[in-house]
Amino acid sequence: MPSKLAALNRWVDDVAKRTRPDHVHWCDGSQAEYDQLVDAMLKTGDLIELNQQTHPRCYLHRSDPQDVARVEQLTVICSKNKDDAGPNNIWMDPAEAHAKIDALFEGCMAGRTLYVIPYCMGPLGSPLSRCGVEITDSPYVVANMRIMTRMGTAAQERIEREGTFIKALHSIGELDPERRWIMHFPEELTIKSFGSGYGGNALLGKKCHALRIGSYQARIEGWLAEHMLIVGIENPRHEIRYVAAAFPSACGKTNLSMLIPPEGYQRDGWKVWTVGDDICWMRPGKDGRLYAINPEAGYFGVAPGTSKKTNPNALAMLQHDTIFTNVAVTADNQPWWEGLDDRKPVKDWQGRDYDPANGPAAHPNSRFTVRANQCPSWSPEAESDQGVPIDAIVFGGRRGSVVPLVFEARDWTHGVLIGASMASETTAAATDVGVPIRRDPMAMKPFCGYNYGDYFAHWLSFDQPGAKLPKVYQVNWFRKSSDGKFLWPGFGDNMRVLEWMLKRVAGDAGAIETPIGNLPSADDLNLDGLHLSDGALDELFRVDSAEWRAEEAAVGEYLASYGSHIPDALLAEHQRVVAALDAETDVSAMPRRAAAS
Ligand code: GTP
Ligand code: SPV
Ligand code: MN
Repeated sequence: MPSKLAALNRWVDDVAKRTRPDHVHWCDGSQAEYDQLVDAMLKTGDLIELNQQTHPRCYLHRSDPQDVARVEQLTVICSKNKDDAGPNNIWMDPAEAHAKIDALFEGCMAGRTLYVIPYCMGPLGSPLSRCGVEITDSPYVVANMRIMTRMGTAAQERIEREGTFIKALHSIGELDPERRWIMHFPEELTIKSFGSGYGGNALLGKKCHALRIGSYQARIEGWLAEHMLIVGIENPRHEIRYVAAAFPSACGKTNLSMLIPPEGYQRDGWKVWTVGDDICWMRPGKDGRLYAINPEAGYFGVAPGTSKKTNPNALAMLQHDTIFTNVAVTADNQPWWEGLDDRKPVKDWQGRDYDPANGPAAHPNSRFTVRANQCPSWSPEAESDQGVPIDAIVFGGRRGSVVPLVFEARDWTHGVLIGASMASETTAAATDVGVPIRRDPMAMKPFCGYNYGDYFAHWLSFDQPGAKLPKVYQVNWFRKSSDGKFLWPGFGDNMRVLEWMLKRVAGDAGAIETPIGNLPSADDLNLDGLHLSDGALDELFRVDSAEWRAEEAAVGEYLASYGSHIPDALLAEHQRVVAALDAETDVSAMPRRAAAS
């Protein structure tokens, strides 16, 4: 049903004129509409039915083998001035970009249906939420958007009330990697994506809107759009404190957001509440605290590694009403991936008979799409219009060496430096990144829609009189021993690290000051019931001054690459850390944590 908003109708008409679909369908977001789409996709083979006894209403989608992850080399920011996109982005002149991609859209929907998807990122009534309309020719995208966002009539009504929306145009085209672009026009609040049907390339409410365009809007409007999970930790006194954590893609956000605390914690009454697993929008409230919403309504999570042991909450939510993408299947047609259990798959992610010689059975970036409230730890606060107050912000990457399990920033400015200094090993979530490890400030390298230098300045600007800002931490679940094994068990045991942070917030725990930040002291981490290998604890907390001087030198070079956009306060903070490290003449003088007895 066309809209009451003339600007929306006009845009849909213009797109239809260019793309020439056989039909135009305005999505209402109903269950009946979803069911019809699923039926149609089962007929075309876009979806494959999984075992309906074990997994009711679960389906499998197999992507084109050349279309299985985000494509950062083809993702561009088209601001008027190149400098506004910054060296962190690939820039294209807006006029040139429009011309290039509009040529691809010409007639591309012939023989297809054009779907109009009005969507709202965030609770429908929240002042923090923002709306958009995605036009797509992919029913798979429509089905995923229905799970991932508040989509349909209610969102359209909000758009008609507000009169504005993000224009998000998508076509799968021919799924030809040579004819593929993911383009963002922040100043025009417009996204154009062609030639991919995959996740972050195609579900335009997610990374394209909620992060790239979102971060641009957030800077202008005084809030933050971040690649962060949001989790509530309830202590035995039933107080819930909320933590937001930024890890790069495939580095543990979904897992941390729904962790199950170790047994001892459960006995004592600790509980975990999942508000969000990937994206966080926050803004200062009247009381000076930062309030956060999860703009999404579902999880598009990494399948491999998800098991009863690592993430029982995820496994429970994936038993019904889930779309799986690029996983393998067992003989009785159940979804399967590496790390799930010891059953043997019979078909791999491409539908071939499983042969280990072809590599993993499930694609390393295979995913599930599921409604957020199917998670047993789902927090009703995810529907709260004002959001949840954040007490701690956590930055973390995959670092096999150098970075200790956890440390705390001295203050906000130091916290911003820690975020800006992040680096991480690259993962299967994006193709062709080309380096084994890269700088990934705030886990936003692929997602910040403007110049990182300006972005760091925006972060610093929250430190104002009256602000009650969260404490900031760095974590590293991925430090390895000399024989290449993870030193820390991770997953549920990460609760031990979160507890220390929240005790620090409450003023109940100690720490040792070092040049890089504050580390937990010997008695501050609860290690009850944990069995670490000999020397693991020492290694997990080892801060080697030579390694850290090299690290900070690399950070200095990186910051310098942003030239005059880098705020002086950040450079001064970096200088302070470098000087403190230089003053440590004796490596052995660096505080080290003694192994717990
Ligand atoms: P995106 O959805 O791409 O943004 O990823 P994410 O940050 O949500 O990562 P996710 O939680 O899906 O984890 C990615 C991979 O890391 C999975 O294979 C997990 O099993 C693994 N992982 C998550 N947490 C831990 C941890 O604490 N320790 C170890 N060793 N691996 C982990
Ligand atoms: C990520 O890559 O960070 C994801 C998956 O969360 S995608 O939707 O492809 O961005
Ligand atoms: Mn992500």
